[in-house]
Amino acid sequence: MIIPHHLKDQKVAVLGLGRTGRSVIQSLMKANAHVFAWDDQESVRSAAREQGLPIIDFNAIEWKSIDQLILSPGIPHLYPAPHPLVAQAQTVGLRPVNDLEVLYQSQPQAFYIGITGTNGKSTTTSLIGHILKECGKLVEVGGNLGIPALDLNPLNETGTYVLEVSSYQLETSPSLHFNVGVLLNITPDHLERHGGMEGYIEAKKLIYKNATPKDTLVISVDDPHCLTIYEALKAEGRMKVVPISTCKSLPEGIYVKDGVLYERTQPVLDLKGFSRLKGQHNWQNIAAAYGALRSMGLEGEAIAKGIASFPGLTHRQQVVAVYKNVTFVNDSKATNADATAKALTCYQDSRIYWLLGGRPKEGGITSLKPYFPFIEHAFLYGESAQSFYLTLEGEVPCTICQTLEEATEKASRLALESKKQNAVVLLSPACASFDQFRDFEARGDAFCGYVNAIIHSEQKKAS
Ligand code: UMA
Repeated sequence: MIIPHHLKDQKVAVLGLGRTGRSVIQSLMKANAHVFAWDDQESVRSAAREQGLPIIDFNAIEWKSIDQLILSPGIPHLYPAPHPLVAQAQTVGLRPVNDLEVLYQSQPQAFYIGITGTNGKSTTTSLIGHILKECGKLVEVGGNLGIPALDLNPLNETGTYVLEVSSYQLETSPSLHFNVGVLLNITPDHLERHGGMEGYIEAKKLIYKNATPKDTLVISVDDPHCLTIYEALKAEGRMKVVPISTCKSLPEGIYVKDGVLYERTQPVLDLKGFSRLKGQHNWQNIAAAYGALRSMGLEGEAIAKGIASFPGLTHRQQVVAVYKNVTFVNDSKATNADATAKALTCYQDSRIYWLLGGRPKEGGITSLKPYFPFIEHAFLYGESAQSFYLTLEGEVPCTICQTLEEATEKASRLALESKKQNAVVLLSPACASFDQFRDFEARGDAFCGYVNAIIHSEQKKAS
């Protein structure tokens, strides 16, 4: 845990008591700061009160007496409108900051790598962290991927923080300085929180807000927004900029062509064998990690070894088990059709027994029609079952199930009994989980449990 001693005796207001807020409060209490906590949800407040957290009604707080306001990333401070309490605090000149800012102020001696982008952040962050650890470096990995910044351990000047940073977090961490920044891609997301696309792009650009000529930005040049940023930075010459691409050859920087990674036009690594990082989107993540680590002086060979031993992320195309002719894949993180498209692309040479459903997103799964020919059988469950059935009807054999458990059971039996090679039972729901599960993690964990139970019972039958 980070103990922010610089906040000792300061009056600190913490707004939002989710993962971030709770972690911040623990750290602040250890630092002997005066903590005032609030959450808009009464149920959250009463649970916090029971746990002894210092809940104070922020509607009656004297903002002038507060030294710092620490804001959870999910709470707006600008768009669509500032949270009313944040607006009040801002009238007395309090500028909300987040836990990454507190981490940086507390541990400025360490080296910082920050990874942002619309997609691929968590994989790239974990991959960079994994490779550095494999190379024997002192590393702490966290941020938006689910480990709040102040839950990490303190590091000395030889240590590195590898942080996944969301657009929300970039906006409220004014002094955070990344020695190496990574900008993976920009496509529309969270627009309501940034006042539109321009605002979202501006937020992403904050990844290099404090960069100096010694620092490096690794940036994709494959989407028009990132390309514009790259060209402007290149002309400006304010830091080192390493372009990456998975669709075109680059005279400098790093690119992937036919599954081979090139560094300054030299082929250095065949990516096709990395089964836990399949698909073009993962090649972008690898190229970004490679660029970031090369900029720190790591050898290509050491990076390649680290990529080979990367275990992958849970709930993201995670291979749960291989039994007889069937591979079981947990892609519960795929909460929309775009994310599911990536999994279906990766397995299009297999026979896919597809488990999908939950609370549907706008547009449903119509954008996935080009993948329907690759589906052996679809198993539908959850709130979306009927509407998805109508989209798939006539093109893909479908079974409607009541629960994910029933869907897993039926898909597994069919795949195993078919004895067809390359069968994949793929949970890639293209939906939010909230109709049947607490979150996508609970859904993925449940799936893994069902798969293990099925395999166990098959093994028992066979013995
Ligand atoms: N709350 C209020 N008032 C509001 C809004 C929220 O009081 O107007 C309270 C809620 O009642 C709740 C708390 O704030 O108790 C939740 O705060 P939060 O939404 O910031 O969530 P945390 O649990 O603190 O999780 C945050 C990130 N969440 C968001 O950015 C929405 C997590 O990223 C992150 O893992 C975690 O901090 C640790 O750093 C999640 C996410 O969805 C995975 N991120 C977005 C994304 O990846 O697209 C940006």
